[in-house]
Amino acid sequence: MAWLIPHPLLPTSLFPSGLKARCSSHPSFLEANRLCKLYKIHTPGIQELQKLAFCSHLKTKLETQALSQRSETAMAQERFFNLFPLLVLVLLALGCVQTSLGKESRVMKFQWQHVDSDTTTSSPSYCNEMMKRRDMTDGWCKPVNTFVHKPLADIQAVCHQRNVTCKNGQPNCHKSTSKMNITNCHLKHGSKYPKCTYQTSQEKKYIIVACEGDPIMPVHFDDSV
Ligand code: C2P
Repeated sequence: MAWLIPHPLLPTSLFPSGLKARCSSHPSFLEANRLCKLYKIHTPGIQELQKLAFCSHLKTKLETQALSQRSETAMAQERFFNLFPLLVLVLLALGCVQTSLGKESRVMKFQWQHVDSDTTTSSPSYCNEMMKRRDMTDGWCKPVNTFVHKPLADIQAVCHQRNVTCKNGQPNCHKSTSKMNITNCHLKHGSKYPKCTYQTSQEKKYIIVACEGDPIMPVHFDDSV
């Protein structure tokens, strides 16, 4: 608060006529006005000139503060606009990474849930074991799931075979040109989570899968016919 004390040798140029009126009425000097009043109360004997000098001093201080605040805002705005294109690029890159990770995880999920190349003949307990082992009984019992007993490359090749419409109307399904060894797992009637029990049925059928991406890969098992 040291700067609030008026200097007795302040130059007279700081006391233009009408300053007193401006000091008490101009909205930007409300704070100065308040301090002027305070000052008058606490120093009743002070000369009128010194009071005016005090107002002038405050005016200069407030103007300097306002100017420096304005320039700080302008600098912040400038910094923001300089960084804006970089920010947009980073967001776009993140979007691309997320999309490609999303596609990759759908491909992995398909392989995890539908490909079992090692099995040729499935036992009656196959679905109970496999549905649990492949995490389809975590938090709920997946109602239907098909396992395909073929090498992964043969299942991926279906994406280049006959294009058909998926059950949900999407145009990206493909039907295998040959029948494949599959096991259908159906949740038994009345079976409730967490005790998921399945009916195992081994079949030889055409498979229909939905495919996506570049290179194109299966992401969803649509049907077997
Ligand atoms: N499903 C399946 N085999 C079928 C029919 C459906 O595996 N013959 C799976 C599909 O799972 C389908 C889900 O059951 O979306 C519900 O019908 P996903 O999409 O995970 O391949």
